[in-house]
Amino acid sequence: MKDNPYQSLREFFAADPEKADKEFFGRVSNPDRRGFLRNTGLATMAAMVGTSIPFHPNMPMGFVPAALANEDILVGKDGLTLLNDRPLNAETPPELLDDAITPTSRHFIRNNGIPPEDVDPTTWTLTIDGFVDTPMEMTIADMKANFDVVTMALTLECGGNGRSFFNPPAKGNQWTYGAVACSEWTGVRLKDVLEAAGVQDNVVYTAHYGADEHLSGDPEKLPISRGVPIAKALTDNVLIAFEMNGTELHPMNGAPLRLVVPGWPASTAHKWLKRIELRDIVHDGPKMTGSAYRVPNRKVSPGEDVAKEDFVIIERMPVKSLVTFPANGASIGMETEVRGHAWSGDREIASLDVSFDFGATWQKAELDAPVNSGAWQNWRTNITFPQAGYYEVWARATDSEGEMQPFAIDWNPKGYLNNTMHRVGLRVS
Ligand SMILES: Nc1nc2c(c(=O)[nH]1)N[C@H]1C(S)=C(S)[C@@H](COP(=O)(O)O)O[C@H]1N2
Ligand SMILES: [Mo]
Repeated sequence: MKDNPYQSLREFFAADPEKADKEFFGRVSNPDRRGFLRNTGLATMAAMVGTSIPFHPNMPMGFVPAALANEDILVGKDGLTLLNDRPLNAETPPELLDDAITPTSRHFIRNNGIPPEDVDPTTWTLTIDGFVDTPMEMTIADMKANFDVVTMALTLECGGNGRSFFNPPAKGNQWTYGAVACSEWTGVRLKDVLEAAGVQDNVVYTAHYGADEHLSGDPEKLPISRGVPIAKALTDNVLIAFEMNGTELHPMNGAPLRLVVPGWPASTAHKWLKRIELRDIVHDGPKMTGSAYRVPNRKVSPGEDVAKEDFVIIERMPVKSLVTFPANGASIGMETEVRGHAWSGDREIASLDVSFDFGATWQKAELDAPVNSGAWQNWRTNITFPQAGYYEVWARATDSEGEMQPFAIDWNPKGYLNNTMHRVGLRVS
């Protein structure tokens, strides 16, 4: 803080809350507690620190007393790695993604802002407006009464999954492998709702709005508002979901209502969903423009400064796979099962090959069909190692269009779409 030009902590936080948190706390603080303290007020904060706070007027909104800094904030999650706590971002180690359907406790969290609190699913409404014949406002009960309720296993992967492996490094959450999941979602088809409202001929894009707040606390600003081309919105596996794995959504995964857009950057899968607007232009909300969720339209050299007009919006996510058993670094016997998942946005996986000799030879894994369109595919194979020693298991998926996972990918400025093969090191004896 030595070069900080601001007169007070309040000013410092108001100007750039993310930067202020990082510089002030060394890392970012906890969004849950932040909101909690703001709503419950000074009396609660005093009770939590155990005494009164004489200089409380100097504390910026959402300030977290250092004495409370180490509480567990990943409530209801199991074994996730915290990457950032304001906004909250946490990923799942690959070996904890071993289930065919990802339990809620192991679904990653990617927040851009501050989630809403004390949501009431009975009064929550969703508005459909913009270029529709009949703008609508509906509760979750209305949705259940008026549309088919469907349950589907759907893969969500953050566009930045794998970012930590880019060199030169790309700014943003340093996801390794675990910003991906395939939970079972229950809800209504976005398509059915949009068709009931009447999609007008000039519609080209959706725009999604939620109830989370911008990190600055400024009600005029949105943390994120993305959308998809109307054709994607009208596909059968895009859901407005009110249940996750047979029960209510986890608060950090969008309770009580969210979009689930399988196969596309999960940033399109809006959480705490309040409104969908149909637009006659490509949506231009926060995180739609500039270099957010966009990649260069050409090969660029590592570290290159890419002009804004050379970026295109990411659409489908590329072919990818994970090894979920054994865990990287495991010690195992001469024979083992190797298994995991594979997925490719808007496509199916055609084959999954495994190598344990650094890619010289490959063996085909047994590959399940997706349980429904938009679900990842489970695969498994048995390996017999020729002798004791260090091995790496590599998994390589190929999709229905012949696209195959690469050894290495081209660099891009924001570190998106890293679909290189997953490598798992094993000590065999
Ligand atoms: N309202 C809202 N929706 C959101 C976000 C957000 O910050 N706010 N993050 C998006 C991003 S970038 C991702 S990757 C997914 C993550 O979903 P999850 O946290 O349930 O895993 O939510 C998307 N939906
Ligand atoms: Mo994301």
